[in-house]
Amino acid sequence: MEQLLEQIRKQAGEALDSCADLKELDELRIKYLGKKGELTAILKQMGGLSPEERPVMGQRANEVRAYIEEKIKSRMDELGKKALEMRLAQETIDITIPGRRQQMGGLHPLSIVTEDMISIFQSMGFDVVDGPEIETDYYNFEALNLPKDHPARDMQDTFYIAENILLRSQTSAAQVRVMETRKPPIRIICPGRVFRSDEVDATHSPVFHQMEGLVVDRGITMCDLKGVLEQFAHEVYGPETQVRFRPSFFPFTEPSVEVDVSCSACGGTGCKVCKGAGWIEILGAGMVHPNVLRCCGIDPEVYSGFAFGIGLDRITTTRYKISDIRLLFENDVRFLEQFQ
Ligand code: 2NL
Repeated sequence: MEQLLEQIRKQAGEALDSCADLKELDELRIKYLGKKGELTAILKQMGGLSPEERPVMGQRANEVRAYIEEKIKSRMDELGKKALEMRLAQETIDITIPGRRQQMGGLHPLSIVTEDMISIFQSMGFDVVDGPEIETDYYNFEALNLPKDHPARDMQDTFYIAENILLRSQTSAAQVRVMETRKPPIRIICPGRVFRSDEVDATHSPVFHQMEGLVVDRGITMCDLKGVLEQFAHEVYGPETQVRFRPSFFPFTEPSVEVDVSCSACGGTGCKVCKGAGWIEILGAGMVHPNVLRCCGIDPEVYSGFAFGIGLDRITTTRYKISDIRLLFENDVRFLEQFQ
């Protein structure tokens, strides 16, 4: 038996020395130390030995077991280290390889213009407000001094969803809601999408963008309107730009004006951009009609205000010399890329 134990020790030692990986090592552990392993088989035969031999052989067998266990442990460390080294060698990163370029998105030209304008008005103390695109007849027309039979309220131009529900044709409705709920002083702008049943062409779209503004307080006059809109025009088109106010008409303002700036392409002498006029119209405005204030629960004897509406699509197409409004809505990446 002693010889047998010595043989197992020797064989196991050699096998462990030459084993190449952790899997093989585990197989050897089972082969020698496992429940059905060689050493276990010998220990089972201990019963057949004489009482004198038994403790001697038992001790011998334990020594062999300890030897094999120790050897497995040290081989495990070695092979583990080797495996790690191999993995590290394979996983090295070549830091000289150029990185992959990431496609960067950019803002839509309409968003650039809208954000610029928002920050101009914010610097003059205006708050930005928002409202629903689906509106009631009351907020879109009635409260703005456009009663049901008013000629400016052409059914054919407005998208009706139901009898009194429509897609807003101007962002005024959102401002009416603010007048109803907030006390003056009110100083707000409202940028957003608006809808009109227009035939599509280079200058018309059934969806377009508008920014309206509203100021209501004690003692607001036409001078405030002129000051704010002149300041706005100079910030957008440069301080040397001339601004002119022409009388006009809107049902919700009285008096009403339209505002032109001198053509930046020709400096006012007349060219293709301004169609020979030397002036370009940028917005409509006026003093809020007393009926509108009254409708919102604001006393027109105490308060007055001015309001304005700017078409954002046209400001965008003129600023970037975009020849067709449809380009703003098609989202062709080749077009959009040019504004990054
Ligand atoms: C234009 C003209 C305008 C307004 C919009 C307005 C809003 C309220 C009360 C009174 Cl809540 N008026 N908005 C006033 C004058 C003109 O827009 O040509 N827009 C593109």
